[in-house]
Amino acid sequence: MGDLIITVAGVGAETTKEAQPNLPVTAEEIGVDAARCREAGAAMYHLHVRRPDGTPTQDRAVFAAAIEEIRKRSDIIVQTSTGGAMGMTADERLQPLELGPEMASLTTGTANFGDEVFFNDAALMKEFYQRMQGRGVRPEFEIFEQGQIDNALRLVKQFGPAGPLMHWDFVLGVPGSMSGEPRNLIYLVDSIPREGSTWTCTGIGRWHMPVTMTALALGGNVRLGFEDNIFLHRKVLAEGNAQLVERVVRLAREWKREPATPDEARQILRLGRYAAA
Ligand code: KMH
Ligand code: ZN
Repeated sequence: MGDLIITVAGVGAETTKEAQPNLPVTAEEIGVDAARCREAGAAMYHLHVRRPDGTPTQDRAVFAAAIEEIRKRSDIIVQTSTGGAMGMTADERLQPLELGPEMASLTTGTANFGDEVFFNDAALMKEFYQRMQGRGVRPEFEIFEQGQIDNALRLVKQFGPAGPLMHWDFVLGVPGSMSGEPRNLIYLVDSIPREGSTWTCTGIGRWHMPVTMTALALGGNVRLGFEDNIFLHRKVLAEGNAQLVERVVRLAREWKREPATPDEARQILRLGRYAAA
C-alpha cells in the first residue's frame, strides 16, 4: 500500500495563464489535469475554479461543473478551497461546501500574503469549521504561521472533532508568512498532536523543492501544483501539474516510498467509509 499522499493544488486563485500557459482554467481542462495527475501518482486535488476570463470565483455552479469533469475521469479526492481569493466575503468563500465535497481547506488565522492580508478572524474560522462539521466535510487545516495550529486545536476543543483525524497542511514560503526553511517545517510538525494527526506541506515558489525534500525525509506527505509553484527548475516552466507529480514520485521511490492511490489515501486519512476503521 502506498504511504505518500500527493495533493495537487493545480489551479489556485492568483496564478495567471500569462505566467503559466499550461494553467488549467475551464472545467474540462481541470478535469483532464486532475486525471493526468492521478495517473502520475496524485491522490488528492485541492480545487479552485475560475470564470471563463480566468478570474477566480467561488461560485457553486462553477465548482459543480469542475467536479463533474473531474469525476468523469478519475477517483481522485476533491478538496475544495474555502480560501478563495483575496477580498472575497465569507459567504462567497463558503459556497463549495454546499456541494458536500470529501474535504475542504480551512485556514485558521489571518496571514500576511504578499502585499495583502488573507483575512480569517475568529468568527470566520468558527463559522467555516461548524459548517464543515455539519456537512461531514473533513477540513484540511491550512497553516501559514505556528499560532494557527493553536487556533485549530481551539476549534476542535470548543466544537468537537470534525472527523477521526486532524489533517494539516503547512504552507511555507508565502511572502510575509513563514518561509520554507527545514527548521520551520520541523517546528510545525512538532507543534501538532502526535496522535490523531496526518500532515502534508507545500513550498511556495522557490521553496517547493526544499520543503518537498524535508517532508520526504520526515515521512510526511506533499502538496504541489501551479497554485504554489509554476516552475520545474529555475526559470523553466513546468509543462503541466502532472510533471511536478512525476518528479516527486521519482524522488519518493528513492526513499522507498510509494504514492498512495486515492482509495489508499482515504484509508490513511480515514475518510468516508474508512472513518470508523
Ligand atoms: N488564495 C489564497 C488567498 C485555500 O485555498 O484555502 C488562499 C488559499 C487558501 O488559496
Ligand atoms: Zn488554495
